[in-house]
Amino acid sequence: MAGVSLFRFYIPGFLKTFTPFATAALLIFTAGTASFAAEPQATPTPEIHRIADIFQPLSRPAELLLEPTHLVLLICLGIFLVVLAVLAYVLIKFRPRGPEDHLEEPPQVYGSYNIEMAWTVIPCLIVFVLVLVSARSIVEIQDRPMPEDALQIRLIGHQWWWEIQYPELGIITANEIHVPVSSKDGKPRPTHIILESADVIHSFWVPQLAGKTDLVPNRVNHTWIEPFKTGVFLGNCAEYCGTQHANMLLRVIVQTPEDFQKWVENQKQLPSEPKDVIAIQGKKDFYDLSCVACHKIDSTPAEGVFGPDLTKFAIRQTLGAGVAANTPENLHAWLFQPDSLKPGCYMPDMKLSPQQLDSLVAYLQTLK
Ligand code: HEC
Ligand SMILES: [Cu+2]
Repeated sequence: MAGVSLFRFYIPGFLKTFTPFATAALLIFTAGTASFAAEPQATPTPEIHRIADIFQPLSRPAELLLEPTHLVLLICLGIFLVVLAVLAYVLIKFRPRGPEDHLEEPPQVYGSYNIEMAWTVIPCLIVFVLVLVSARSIVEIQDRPMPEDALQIRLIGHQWWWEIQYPELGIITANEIHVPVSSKDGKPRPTHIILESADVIHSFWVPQLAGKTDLVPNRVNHTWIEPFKTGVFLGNCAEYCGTQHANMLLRVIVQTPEDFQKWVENQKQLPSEPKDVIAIQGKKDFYDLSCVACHKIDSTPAEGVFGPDLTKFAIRQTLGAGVAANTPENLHAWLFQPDSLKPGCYMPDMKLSPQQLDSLVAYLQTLK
């Protein structure tokens, strides 16, 4: 694609002046999507990259998108300024200068070959440039070969939470993706993400890691991430998918390879048996009430797949796909009335008694 590389060189010159405007505009724009309902306290975590900012990419596919984004914004800014300038010129030059101006009919002009050519040819050229530049980025991202040993994740969208499977590791979890950090000069550690949906169209978007990719029913989509920094990256569903779409939040927890390995080892172990009386009662309640119909806990009769896998629930930072921090109080509120935290969600109000609530909260907290 020789034509495209032509446009590489003239981007950086403008960037310095333009980035602050664009960042400001985008901060306002993304403020809503980046705000999470609550701070996690359950597990101490490294830095949370709080602002989901596409102008500060921290992973390769997101980085590859930055340059065309700047180019598009720059061209739009240019068009905006030209239109504004012409408008201002006309408004001032032809402003009414007295009452007699209203009586006189201005000269009537029928067509102009030059002007019509200009407004046809110039936009065509602009579109042509943008097509080439976007095509290059799309090819660069989509055709990037994944190394043999790349970590693989199957991400399945549900109304309104994320199912996360690590097929090669035999791990199933929800709403919080753990991946190892990659290094720019050392060994790259990309994560290949296979995207599917259990119901309607959702969209995977963690702005600092990668562009959006949809999760479409009966279709398998692919994307990848390769973060260069550890920490928690915030993302969300980016395709309207029903009432609780706005609370279908996602966290990508990027860890050092050692910490990631520790997490994997822990996920593979079964949760320890509850020891105190209330938690033991909670385990019993979990089976007696119909929680088992919708939730899975490894090596127990709980085999439900309609809701999130709870095998290692207590390790998660948030509950209800990021709607609240995973604290005993919030868990209590969630079990008492899921609707109070996430109106319209598909976890039913089980009409639990205060004793059942206490015992279930105690039991669920042992799942780590
Ligand atoms: C009809 C199916 C269904 C039943 C029955 C059910 N749940 Fe759920 N549960 C769900 C769904 C669906 C979600 C995900 C809701 C969301 O985030 O939108 C969920 C979420 C949860 C979560 C939060 C998980 C997370 O990681 O965010 C917990 C904890 C939970 N349920 C516990 C229970 C307990 C305890 C019971 C029994 C008293 C129970 N559930 C009964 C469907 C069910
Ligand atoms: Cu969604």
